[in-house]
Amino acid sequence: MYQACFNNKFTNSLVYYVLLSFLLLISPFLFIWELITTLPSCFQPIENMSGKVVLITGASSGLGELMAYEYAKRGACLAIVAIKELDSRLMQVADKALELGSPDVLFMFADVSKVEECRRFVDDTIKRFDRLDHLVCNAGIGNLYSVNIDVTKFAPVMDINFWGSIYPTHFAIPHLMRTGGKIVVNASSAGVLHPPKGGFYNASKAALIGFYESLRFEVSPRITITILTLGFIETRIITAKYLTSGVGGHLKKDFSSLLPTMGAEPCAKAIVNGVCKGATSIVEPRFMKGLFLIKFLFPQLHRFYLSLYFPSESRKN
Ligand SMILES: NC(=O)c1ccc[n+]([C@@H]2O[C@H](COP(=O)([O-])OP(=O)(O)OC[C@H]3O[C@@H](n4cnc5c(N)ncnc54)[C@H](OP(=O)(O)O)[C@@H]3O)[C@@H](O)[C@H]2O)c1
Ligand SMILES: *[C@@H]1O[C@H](CO)[C@@H](O)[C@H](O)[C@H]1NC(C)=O
Ligand SMILES: *[C@@H]1O[C@H](CO)[C@@H](O)[C@H](O)[C@H]1NC(C)=O
Ligand SMILES: CC(=O)N[C@H]1CO[C@H](CO)[C@@H](O)[C@@H]1O
Repeated sequence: MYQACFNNKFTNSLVYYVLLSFLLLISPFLFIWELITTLPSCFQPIENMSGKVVLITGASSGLGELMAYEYAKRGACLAIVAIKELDSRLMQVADKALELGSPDVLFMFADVSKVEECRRFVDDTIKRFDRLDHLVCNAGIGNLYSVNIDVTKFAPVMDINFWGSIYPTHFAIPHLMRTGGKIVVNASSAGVLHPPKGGFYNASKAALIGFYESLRFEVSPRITITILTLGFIETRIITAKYLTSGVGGHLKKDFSSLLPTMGAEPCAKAIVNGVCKGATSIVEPRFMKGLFLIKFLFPQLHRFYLSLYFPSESRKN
């Protein structure tokens, strides 16, 4: 009987429209609820990071570097990881973190897409500090190409962005369970909004969100997971490699001229602040939340404005 009902195309979509009308009807109340629940978080106690241990992957540049400084200012011991090519940069980050107030900084070179190297840097962190409080899975790469170029070239995007977060998380969980620690994951608003040409990058970020939203239930309440879905952030410290790979350049032209961007330093500060308050998700710049809502409630509208930003001739490669 019910099955017959849902086999009928009309009644089937009717349920959807009934739900949608219901949502629209209660949305003023949801709005007030959002306001009321946001207020107390201003007064939420903030974790004292003094003497705690934070492991950050991809800390040699960009937001990872700035987050390291934020944690250093709060007196946390740091274990920072980057891939070898940028090694002198990582040492400079370590020195600056010590200057800013971190009691001890361990820097390590590893490729997060290799499982054994992830095991090693988590173990080395424990050997040095004997504890782990926050794991920040920040390392990631971006590629702005469509699927018709060379599909095999993009395995590293998945290896670094997805597996490069999963491996350290796997090895860190027993230690985080001991301290009641936190995991911070660098997803992206791309993982929610899926604009064209970002297929591989955005899919790797979407996979991260899917995995960690589910892991959340397995490890709670001992471990808090914070998922970052960031929009466009102006990272002033852009490395040579990042520039030559063309990602930074493309972004400027394609998107960030259309959407307001946020400064990298206030962003890093907002992230560490949110994590220390136990936030489960952080959206910066905050207006991106509005776009997420539109995407979920009115997917057609979302596709429409994306197709205006990316006319079909611009999608060729
Ligand atoms: N989690 C994800 O990755 C994900 C995936 C898909 C969609 N979304 C969308 O994300 C939006 C928010 O998700 P939610 O329901 O979990 O509720 P939420 O109310 O945004 O956030 C939960 C916690 O995160 C904190 N937080 C959020 N942004 C922060 C920031 N910039 N700095 C510091 N703390 C911050 C909030 O406290 P404060 O506001 O004061 O700080 C709150 O304690 C929704 O629109 C959802 O559709 C998220
Ligand atoms: C943070 O903890 C340290 C010791 O772990 C303590 O000396 C310090 O006073 C604490 N700071 C605050 C603001 O509670
Ligand atoms: C996250 O990864 C992107 C690349 O995928 C990188 O540009 C950014 O600095 C990383 N960190 C944060 C906190 O977004
Ligand atoms: C909204 C957003 O961040 N989309 C991203 C999708 O992926 C590409 C990389 O391939 C990014 O440049 C886009 O910014």
